[in-house]
Amino acid sequence: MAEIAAPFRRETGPIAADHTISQNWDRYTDEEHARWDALFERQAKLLPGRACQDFLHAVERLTLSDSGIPDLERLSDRLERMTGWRVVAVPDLVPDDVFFDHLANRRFPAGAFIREAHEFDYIEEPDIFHDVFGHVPLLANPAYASFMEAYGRGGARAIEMGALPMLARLYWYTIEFGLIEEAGGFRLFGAGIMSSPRETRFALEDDSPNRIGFSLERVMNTEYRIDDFQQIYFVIPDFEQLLASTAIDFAPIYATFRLDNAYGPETILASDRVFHRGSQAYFSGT
Ligand code: HBI
Ligand code: FE
Repeated sequence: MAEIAAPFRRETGPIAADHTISQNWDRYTDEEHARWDALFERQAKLLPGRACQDFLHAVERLTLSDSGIPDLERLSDRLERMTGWRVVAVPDLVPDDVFFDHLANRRFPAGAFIREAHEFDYIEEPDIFHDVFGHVPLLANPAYASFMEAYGRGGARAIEMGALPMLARLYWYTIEFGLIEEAGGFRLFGAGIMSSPRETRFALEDDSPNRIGFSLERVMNTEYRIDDFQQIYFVIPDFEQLLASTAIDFAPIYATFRLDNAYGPETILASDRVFHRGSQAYFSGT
């Protein structure tokens, strides 16, 4: 395919049929590497005592901070020895079916570009800091690694059944914004939280959001917001049980599909295991 540069954040070189590109690690500027280091340092200060143990250990084991932006080939060689996962570079969001196919084959697609200085605190598209710092560490955990593969395998079927929004909610409330119970209390594991310094504090410490025990069906029927902090966070007991939840057939849940009348993110149900009933004060602007 011809070289397409214009709509992308960074010059990509040729784009393969599976939407992967060469990372072109040599072409990051010193300033871009320094931006990674600054983002890394900021989160490294906040995450001990907040991120789950497996995440913190994996950041060390994968050496995500030795030379600025990680070289995805070298990072993949380390990760592949642990769980068989590799990280591949993509220019931007890839189509759903392509995304699922990568995950089903234990390849995590990571945006190759890094956010600009003025986007330091908030960026909508997945850049390399979100994708690699946020998502990659837990792929070193065998149960989490298998959950991510199972999610990818489930994708094609969800598309066929017109139930993609339900499957996407599962991703959102676990992989992106999930909390986990540890001996010392609740900890973070969602990548969307790990790469956001403000949400790092908000998700665990703010009085506003609800914190509810994870249930597959509940999550699949709950709307989410993409433009602000979450109004509800779901707490899993451990990664083995998250993986076990994917062993059941999703089709009966898809049959209860409620796209227009799913639960709002502020809703608490009588059947919920409520850990924290949020004030929602942040969201009502009071
Ligand atoms: N592409 N690069 C990239 N990263 C994502 O997280 C992503 C994607 N394409 C589709 C997608 N996510 C979601 O629509 C699915 O999880 C449903
Ligand atoms: Fe993400």
